[in-house]
Amino acid sequence: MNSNTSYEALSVDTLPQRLKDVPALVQHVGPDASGWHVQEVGDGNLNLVFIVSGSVGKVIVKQALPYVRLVGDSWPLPLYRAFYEYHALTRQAARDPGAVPEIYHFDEAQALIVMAFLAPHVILRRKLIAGEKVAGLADFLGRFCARTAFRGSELSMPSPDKKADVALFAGNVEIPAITEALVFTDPYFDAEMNSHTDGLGPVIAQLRGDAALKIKVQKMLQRFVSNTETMVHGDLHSGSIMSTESDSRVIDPEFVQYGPMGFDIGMLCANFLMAYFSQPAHRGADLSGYQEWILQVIADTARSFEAEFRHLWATERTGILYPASLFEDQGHDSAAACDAVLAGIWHDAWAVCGIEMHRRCLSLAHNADFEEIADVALRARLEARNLSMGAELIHTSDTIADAQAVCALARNFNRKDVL
Ligand code: SR1
Ligand code: MG
Repeated sequence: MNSNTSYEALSVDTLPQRLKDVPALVQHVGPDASGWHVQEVGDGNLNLVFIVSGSVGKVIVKQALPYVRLVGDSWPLPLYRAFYEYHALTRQAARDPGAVPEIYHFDEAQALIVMAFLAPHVILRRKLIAGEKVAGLADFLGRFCARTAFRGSELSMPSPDKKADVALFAGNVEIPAITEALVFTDPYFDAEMNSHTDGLGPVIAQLRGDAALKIKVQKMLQRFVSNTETMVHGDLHSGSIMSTESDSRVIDPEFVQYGPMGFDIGMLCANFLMAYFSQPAHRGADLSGYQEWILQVIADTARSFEAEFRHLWATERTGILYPASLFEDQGHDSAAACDAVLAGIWHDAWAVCGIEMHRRCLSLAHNADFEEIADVALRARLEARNLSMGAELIHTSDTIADAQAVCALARNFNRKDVL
């Protein structure tokens, strides 16, 4: 395909003809496009995703649509998000090698990325709903969050490079605007695209009537839009992770932006907590064993994050922040400084965690963990626990001791019937 031709959405029928001369497809799928098999598998909210198979192998072709797929063409969305996703993937690959799928080809005009087909990986959310464990998950995710947070910040990067990157990604305006609205704002008023499970009215009224809570959420939004600490994935939920029983990768960073270092790990923990609270609807006899495994993943992810962050602090602190010239070179241990930076990260993370727990039940784009619960009364009861714990996290984010305390809180709310 000539990348200078104007954008046109691919289809199962047109893809082979249009991509037949792209070297990456010839190499990874096979030279004879007439023998390619194309399947559209996109089940996300925004894009087209194709699996293309041939005599040599398979690739993923992901193409942005000029509108929000979930809503339709009444909500236009710029194609340039593929450009930012591509640049996010290249940076994540450099900062945590092997953590994201290999990119074979990028076509800016067609807003498409050709990347490695991951097999037999499936979306982690599906595994959590099915009650399947993933070995090494917490170590991988904690490391990924720590490496991308640290190596994308001025703790590590030369300041001019980091500032150039902030400027580059600042062009991604409409995508963060989705997060600013759907995550931070819409849950707390009667926004047009909101929806919620019948029966949650009293819990929602309590959240929206809590001015102190809304101040804390807005304070976090203020940090989200104005704090350019590091390049964040921006949408790190269990639908943005693909796993086998022992291997995981992170996908889909089109919500990339520069933001607070605690944003990704906070959103991630929220999605584990929602998986945890939804389990009674998905599991039979083995309920507590699997729920406890999810909490262990949260605690271990936090442990892995801290361990890797401290390691990078000791070995890769080459940026302008907390330089050795002010600490080690003068005989001062910088461990207390590292502790303080980590404490700030966790304060943000737990606030983001609570907010994400709210938005997935109240604004547009709910998650399957709860949405697939057919029994509406049960769904409301489980979502109410989740919403209440979210509020507690937002209120107490600055004083939560550690991830173990969050897990203890989750056990308490899991026993509480708020409705
Ligand atoms: C309109 S987009 C809604 C959600 O889908 C994406 O995957 C993000 O999670 C976003 O918030
Ligand atoms: Mg996505």
